[in-house]
Amino acid sequence: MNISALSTIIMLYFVVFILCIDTIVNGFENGTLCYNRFEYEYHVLEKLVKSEQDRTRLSGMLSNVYSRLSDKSKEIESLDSRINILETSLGVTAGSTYIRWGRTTCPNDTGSELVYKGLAAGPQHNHPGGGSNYLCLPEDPIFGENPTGGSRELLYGAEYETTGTFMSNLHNNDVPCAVCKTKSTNVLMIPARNVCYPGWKTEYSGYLMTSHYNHPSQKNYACMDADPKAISGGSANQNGALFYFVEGRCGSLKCPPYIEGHELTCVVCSLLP
Ligand SMILES: [Ca+2]
Repeated sequence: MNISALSTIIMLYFVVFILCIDTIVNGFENGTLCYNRFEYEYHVLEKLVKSEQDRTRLSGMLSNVYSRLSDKSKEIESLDSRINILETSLGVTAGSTYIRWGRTTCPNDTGSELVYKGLAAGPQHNHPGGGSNYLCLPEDPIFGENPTGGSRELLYGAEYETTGTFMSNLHNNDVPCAVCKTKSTNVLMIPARNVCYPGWKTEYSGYLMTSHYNHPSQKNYACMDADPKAISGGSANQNGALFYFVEGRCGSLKCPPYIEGHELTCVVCSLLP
């Protein structure tokens, strides 16, 4: 073999090597040595086809997931809307009310809201008939018909009858009141305590008051605020409906714990949520 023929053979091997070098490298990497470029390209095309099939399959799965997410999102929006309606409804209708006697405001530390403020009233203290409870009259009454003739109850404004007591400065002054709304559904007035029991929240505390024991007009027991106020311009002695302190008498009323002649306290409590 001459030098020219040998050079030609070496060149041919070199060209074949160059043509297959990437195939050989790739073959080492994936463990499938190829024998020529066409087989290598076939494998590449086969992988491309498989990748395209995988992409199409994943795209379909993603589309399905997006569709289900969209449906769930709509369901969540619907549930949120229903929850908002229920919460609004509960916020407006749930809870209860009580009257804070002696004040025109509701406690500012209990979450209670003022429904309206007004003036205390009731039957005249010497009238044996009529209603038996104090009323908290609003300041903006709305009247209906005004029939004349016949018989009826007579309603009077109420005043403190507290001469000779530690509230003598309020004696004969007219009594304000406030109707308060609390979010709690349970409100309780406890006589003879000015502190609520555990689990209950104090709305306000004060002193138990009602009509005089010897007056014909009987009233309910009301819890007068511990720091009562007077209605401006209402200090005249009108003696309509009257508020007196209440004190205990020992006997069937056990002393102790009760004390003869001691003014009884009171507290209005709401149940904690
Ligand atoms: Ca009086």
